[in-house]
Amino acid sequence: MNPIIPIVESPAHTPPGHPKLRPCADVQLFTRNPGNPLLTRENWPYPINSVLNAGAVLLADGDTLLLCRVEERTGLSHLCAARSANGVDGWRIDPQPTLPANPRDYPEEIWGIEDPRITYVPELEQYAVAYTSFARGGPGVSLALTKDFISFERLGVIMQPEDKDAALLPRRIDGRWALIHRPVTALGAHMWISYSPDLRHWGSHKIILEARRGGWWDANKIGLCSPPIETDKGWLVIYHGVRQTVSGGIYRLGLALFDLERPDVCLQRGNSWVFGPETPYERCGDVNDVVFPCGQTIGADGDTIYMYYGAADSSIALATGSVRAILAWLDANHVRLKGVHPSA
Ligand code: BMA
Repeated sequence: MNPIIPIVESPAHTPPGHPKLRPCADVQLFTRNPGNPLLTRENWPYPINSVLNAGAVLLADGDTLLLCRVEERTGLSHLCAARSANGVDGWRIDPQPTLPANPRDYPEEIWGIEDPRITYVPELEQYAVAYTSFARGGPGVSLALTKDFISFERLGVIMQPEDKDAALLPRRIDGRWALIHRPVTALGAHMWISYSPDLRHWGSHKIILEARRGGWWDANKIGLCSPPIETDKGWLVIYHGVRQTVSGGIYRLGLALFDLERPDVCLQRGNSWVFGPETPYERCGDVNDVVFPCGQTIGADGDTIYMYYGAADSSIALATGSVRAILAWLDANHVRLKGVHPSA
């Protein structure tokens, strides 16, 4: 489900136990689970290369479901569901691919499907899965609907290549569905929003968050991580930034907040990253120095965030945090964005 999380205000927007932060303070907002990595290829019921970048959702029966990207030993990916009663261990993994690529009917999937983001949509009483479909034209965004993660209704490509890192908002905004995504255009690799009356036809495209430039940690390429979290302060967005170095990219995570009824309006953006590759399983793998969340769940307290992330493109790990503390940090450490925030 996608609960609205009420934020209890303290005078300085600072939760108890958290000292007032100075700008760009290096604060630990996320705690890694001691059982990390939670899922590796050794756990899989059939031979695979790696398991990574999972969409996440809390099911009605209380189980956590991860829809994992599984890279086969061909190099191509499919999606496979893993369920757990506590979201940490005891994973029950589907014995075969849950959503395999179907290149015969959907040629945009000829090189596999990747990186699902799941949104529960109350109006449809279904989950919407936005995923990357990969073919000769490059990666594009495809959408599928499901009630049970057993059968899926494919809507096909909704954003043509080159585009990825997409998630649907759980409700209509002014009568239209809204999708955040990351096309690569002549302008660069920035985050956009697009709107649709029917989930199939999309328009009113607009940049909502730009990759910075120069030496910034999020210079040149950013993208949405997991679906935005609806709080009473706004849509809380965790995004990844890619720092290019001579030894490859470093994928780190940053924070931004968008207006609830105008999700194209960025209210706050953090300057420093809040989570990055540090442990051996994040620093070393098929692709070194990658943390890549595609999903989160919110605990019964309405505050604890369980962030599931791909680690070094090789395994799935978990870090937990407090939505209230994350919002407080952002409030104390943000910039306003000229040219993106209309009132800035
Ligand atoms: C991105 C996506 C992710 C991957 C990341 C690091 O472009 O392809 O699936 O985890 O690169 O390799």
